[in-house]
Amino acid sequence: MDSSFFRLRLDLLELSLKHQAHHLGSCLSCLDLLWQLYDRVLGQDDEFILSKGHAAMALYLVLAEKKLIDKKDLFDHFGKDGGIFLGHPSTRHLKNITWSTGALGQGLGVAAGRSFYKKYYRRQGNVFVLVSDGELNCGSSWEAIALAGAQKLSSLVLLVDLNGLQGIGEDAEVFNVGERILEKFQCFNWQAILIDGHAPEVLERAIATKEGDKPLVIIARTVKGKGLPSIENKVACHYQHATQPMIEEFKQLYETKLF
Ligand SMILES: Cc1ncc(C[n+]2csc(CCOP(=O)(O)OP(=O)(O)O)c2C)c(N)n1
Ligand SMILES: [Mg+2]
Repeated sequence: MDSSFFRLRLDLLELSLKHQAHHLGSCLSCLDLLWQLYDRVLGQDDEFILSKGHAAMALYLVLAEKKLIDKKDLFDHFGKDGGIFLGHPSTRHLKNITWSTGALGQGLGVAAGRSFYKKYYRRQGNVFVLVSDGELNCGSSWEAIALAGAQKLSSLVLLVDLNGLQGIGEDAEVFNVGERILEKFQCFNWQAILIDGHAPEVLERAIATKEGDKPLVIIARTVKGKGLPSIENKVACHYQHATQPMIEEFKQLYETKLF
C-alpha cells in the first residue's frame, strides 16, 4: 500500500473529528486522485479547480502534505468564521485556490473558459478540473462538455469522481451518468479513458495517453468512503463526520499493512 493512502486518510479522519466536519465519504472518494494530481501531475503552468467544493478538506490536506499550506494552521482553524480554511474552497482567502466552488455544476464551465483563454492567447499549461458524478446531473456541465469538444480545447483535462452515489441517493435513481459514459464523452469529441481512482500512479499514466486536439476526460471509478469499510458505498457517508471508533477501525485495518 502507498503510505500516502494511510497518512492522508488518518489526517482526514482526525481533522474531521476535531471540527465535526461533514462530507467524509466525499473526501475519501477523491483523496487519492487529488494526491496523485498534486504529487505527480500538476506543473508550474497548470491550473486546478476542485469543482466538488464540498471535498475541501481533502484538498487542504493534500496542499498541507505538499507544504503549500501550514498543517497546524489548518488543524487549528478549519471552518472557523473569519478564517482562511472555509468548508468550501475560496479564492479570497487562499492563493492556492484558482476558483471558489461549492455550488455544484460550475467548475467545469469555468475550466472550459480558462482553457479557451489559453488556446486563443497561446498560453502554456493544462487546466485540470475535478467534478463529482452528481455534478453531471447539471445541464451547465453538459454545455461546457459540448463547447470544449467543439472548440477542441485540448488543454482541458476533466477528472470525474464516479462513485455512483450522490447526497441522498444513487446516481442510477437520478441520472445514470455512469452508463456508457465513455461513449457520451466521445460523442462530444472528447478523448475518454477509464481508470481505478484509488490505484497508485494511474492518473499520471492516463494523462500520458493524451494526444491530438481533443479535451481529455478521465473517468475515475471510485468508492465513496474508501478506506473505511463501515461507511464505504453507503449514502449516509456523504453527510457523516469522523468518530473515534472510525479512527480505531482504520488504524486496525491498515497500520500493520503499511509496507
Ligand atoms: C448547486 C448545488 N446544489 C446542491 C448542493 C448541495 N450538495 C452538496 S454535495 C451534493 C451532492 C453530492 O453528490 P455528488 O455530487 O455525486 O458528490 P460526491 O458523491 O463526490 O460527494 C449536493 C446536492 C450544492 N452544493 N450545490
Ligand atoms: Mg458522487
